[in-house]
Amino acid sequence: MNPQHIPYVPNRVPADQALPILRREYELADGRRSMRSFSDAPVSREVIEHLIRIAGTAPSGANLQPWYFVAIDDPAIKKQIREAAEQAEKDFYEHRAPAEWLKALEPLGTDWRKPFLETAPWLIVVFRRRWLTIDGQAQKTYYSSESVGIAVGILIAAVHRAGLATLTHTPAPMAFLRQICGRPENESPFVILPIGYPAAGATVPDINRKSLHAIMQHNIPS
Ligand code: IYR
Repeated sequence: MNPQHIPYVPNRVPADQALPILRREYELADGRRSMRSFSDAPVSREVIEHLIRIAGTAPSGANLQPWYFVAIDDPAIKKQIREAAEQAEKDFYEHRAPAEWLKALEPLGTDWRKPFLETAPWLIVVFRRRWLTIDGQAQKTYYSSESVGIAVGILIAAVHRAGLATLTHTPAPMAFLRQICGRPENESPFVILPIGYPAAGATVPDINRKSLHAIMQHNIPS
C-alpha cells in the first residue's frame, strides 16, 4: 500500500510576522460571543454556502468527513424547529434538568423560550454521520463527534470573521431535527447554529474567560 502524495503548498508567513498576526487573531476571537438576539436583516445564501465550505475543510477521522449541514431560511421550517425545540426545552427546564445544571446555567439567564430560532435569517442544522454508505456498503466513521466539533468550531470562527453572530444551540433531546430535516438514520443531529447579524443593542451575559495560566502549563511544573 503506497498512497499517492502531492506537494504541500504552505501558507508562508515570515517568522517575525506570526506574533503580530496572532495578536490580532486573538483580539478578534476574544470579541466573539454566543448570541441569542438576532436582527432579521437578511444574509445571502452565498454567505451561508461559503461558511459551510469553510467548515468542510476541517480535519476528520480517516478523512471520512462525517458531517452534513442543512441550511434553512424557510420561515415555516424555522417555526417548526422553534416549536419542537421549545417543547423539549420546556420539559428540560421544568422537569428534567438537575438542580446542579440549572445552577450552572444561571449566569447565562437562559430559559425555554427560543425566539432566535425564528428571528435569525438562517439556521444551520449540523448532522454527524455515524456511518457512510459507499457503493451500497456501510462504512463506519471514526472520531465523528470530535471531527464534527472541529468543523463547527471552524464555522463559528468564520461566522465571527464575517461580522455575523451565532450560538451553539443543543435542545435536548433533538431527535426531532432528523425528522424535520428529512435526514437518514445514519445521521444524528449535532447542533443548531442560528446565523445572522446581532440585534441592534444586543446584550450578552457578563461572564469571563479563564486566563492563559488557568488553562495551560509549560512542561511539568516543579
Ligand atoms: N439546551 C438548553 C440548556 C442549556 C444548556 C447548556 I450546557 C448551555 O450552555 C446553555 C443552555 C438551552 O438551550 O436553553
